[in-house]
Amino acid sequence: MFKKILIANRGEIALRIIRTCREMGIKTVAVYSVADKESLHVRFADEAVCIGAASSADSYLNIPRIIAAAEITNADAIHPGYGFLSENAEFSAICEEYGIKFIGASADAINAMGDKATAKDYMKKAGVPVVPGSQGLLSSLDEGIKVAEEIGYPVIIKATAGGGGRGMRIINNKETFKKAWDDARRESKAAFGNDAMYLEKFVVEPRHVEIQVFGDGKGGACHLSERDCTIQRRHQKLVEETPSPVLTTELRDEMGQAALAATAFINYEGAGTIEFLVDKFGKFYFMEMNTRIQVEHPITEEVTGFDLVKEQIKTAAGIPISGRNYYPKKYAMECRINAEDPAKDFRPSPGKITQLHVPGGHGVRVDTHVYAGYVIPPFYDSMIAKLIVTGQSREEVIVRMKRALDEFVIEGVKTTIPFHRKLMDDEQFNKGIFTTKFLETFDFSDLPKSI
Ligand code: MV4
Repeated sequence: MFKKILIANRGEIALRIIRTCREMGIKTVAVYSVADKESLHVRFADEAVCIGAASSADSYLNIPRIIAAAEITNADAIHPGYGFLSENAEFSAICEEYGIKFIGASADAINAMGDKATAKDYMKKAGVPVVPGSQGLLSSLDEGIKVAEEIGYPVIIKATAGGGGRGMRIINNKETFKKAWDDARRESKAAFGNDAMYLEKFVVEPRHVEIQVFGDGKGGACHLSERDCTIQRRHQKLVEETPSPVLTTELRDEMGQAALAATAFINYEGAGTIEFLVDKFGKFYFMEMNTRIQVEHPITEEVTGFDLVKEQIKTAAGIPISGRNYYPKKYAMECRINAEDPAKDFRPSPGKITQLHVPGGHGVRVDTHVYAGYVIPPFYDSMIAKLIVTGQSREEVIVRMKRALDEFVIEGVKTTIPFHRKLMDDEQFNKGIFTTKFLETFDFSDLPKSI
């Protein structure tokens, strides 16, 4: 087992990883930017190294400095968390070169899944259902129009270098094809330095359901069932739950088997997530694979009993999770608490937390790095806490979530708490019937005042 792990991240996920390391008897090294000097991950780690200025590029994305920090502290592994360098193939490869175990995917897996057309091609070969569309990349505008005529509008064009909603355009007819094509390519070129596109039939009003997988790197894999992440705004997830209100036992098994085939086919090692679109007929299609631990992993932990970070570390050390699959016996839901003003288009609201009361009690877990007096820096993402609630039924979880949200006091900055409180009272949400378009028609203007 590793003796010392460097955590190349910040915020709640850095703390989350430190906690598991503590329980496993593994020493930890925090790295931090100048802006994070007063952060809890710095205080809770056994050692801490300042790696640069506030901007991510100078600190949490600075590969040479992170490797240097690992070398001087003699860390034998690096956990990248999510975001930052977690899906950076070059970083994974450099860790390998320096004899530091990267607790994440191999450079090959990151490259294969990071190029979305390549990922789709692998999935097709693995027998995983994919959305009908172009065979690989489109070579020209004319080919795009031709494929669209064949499969029928609406279609969606996607940047192969994109993902998470970036570099995509929905096209409803031939007349608007050229403009969408030009816009999407220009946008992708600017964002990724790559404007290669592929095309798919547009699946109307789907749900986003993802399967948690673990691979042993030798073709062995197991899954830990699904998370439903349909409640999103501009591709930012706000609420996740498991089990999904729309999966039957049969569909869960089918999607689980597809996810396993995907994981095994690429000899994937470690924790991964296979994202699917589920349409209103209960048909599912591969969307993307995430080669990292995800923000929403705690809901899977709560319903399966696994510590997923512990399983990641064990897998990286050559002790893979047992071969069987796990099905939820309970219900869990996560609300992302962001320092953003939901009444003002979710505008970031950094600053000092003047008062803080964190909810607790039966079935309530809060993963956070904030404390009263903490100053949220403006340089990083605005998620400041994850409120995770567990119960015996979806109804019980929603009641408990409302109770926990009512208890939560964060003063000094605006947060997404009022939005979550309104959502928990929404009729459609309570019925479990909604699609990825749900928040497009949600009224964010009259949010409940805290009690
Ligand atoms: C789609 C789609 C409909 N049809 N692909 C959004 C993020 C990226 N992973 C792919 N996305 C989508 N791909 C086809 N063929 C709809 C979306 C989509 C979406 C997916 C999941 C959650 C929210 C979404 C919001 C808008 C569009």
